[in-house]
Amino acid sequence: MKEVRISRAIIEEYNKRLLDHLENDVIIVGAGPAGLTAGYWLSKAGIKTTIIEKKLSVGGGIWGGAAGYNTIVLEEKDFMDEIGVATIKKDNLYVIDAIEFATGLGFAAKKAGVQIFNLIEVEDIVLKDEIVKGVVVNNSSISTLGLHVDPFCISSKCLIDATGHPAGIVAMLKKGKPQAVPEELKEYFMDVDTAEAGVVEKTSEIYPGLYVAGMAVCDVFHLPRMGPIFGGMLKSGKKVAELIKQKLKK
Ligand code: 48H
Repeated sequence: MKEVRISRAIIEEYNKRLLDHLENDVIIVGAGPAGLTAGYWLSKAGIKTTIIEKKLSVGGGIWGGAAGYNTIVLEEKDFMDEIGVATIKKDNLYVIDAIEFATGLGFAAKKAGVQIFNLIEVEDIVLKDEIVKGVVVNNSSISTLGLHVDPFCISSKCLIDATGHPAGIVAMLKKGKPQAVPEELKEYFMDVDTAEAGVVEKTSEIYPGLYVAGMAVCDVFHLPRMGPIFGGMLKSGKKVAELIKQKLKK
């Protein structure tokens, strides 16, 4: 029956991808601008990378632009040129259609080789010998409904918290190990000038095996927020990819 052949094709292919990605070099939690950019550069370097996204769509906070005006601003356009997303120059800034940005970045990351699993929520981390070694995941609808259903696990050599505000994966570590992240996870007031540079500077491995990128960095290091300018997110994603490339080389 054709109906069953269609179902079999989907189930077999999905299971194959899932089994192929139970063990990873890198897991990125969150398919926002930082996570997708990190996934793009890591995959381009041939590093086996999986992104876990709890929502249906990738793009995180890109889609709505500023207050629903679906337009994003950057100060540099080199990465947009790299992935083929159009920019308009305005007042020394580059303006980008949020829909083209979200879909273009998602497509570029996918084409670079990253595996993305949407509708899966990370609910905990795997910690062994004081090193973060993977994530505990569940189907998002199970998590949302709060059903009593056990999760499964996916392993990583490096895990990136790219969950945006309020740094969901770091919060999981902090719950069991309050001394690992002694301060409250909280971003600071808006200040574009310091925020964009700060988020890139502080993108780092904050615990063995666990990196922070994107807006999550602001929560961990109390950095100011920057509103709908996304250069810091893209540079943070690229920086975390560079740090991990160096670490995996060793
Ligand atoms: C699976 C999860 C989980 C989980 C969350 O919010 P994002 O777009 O994050 P960034 O850091 O790439 O970009 C931040 C940017 O969008 C932004 O908000 C800016 C620049 N704000 C400035 C300001 O001043 O406000 O994406 C995070 C993604 C989302 O898609 C979530 O659904 C996903 O992570 N996510 N996925 N398991 N536990 N938690």
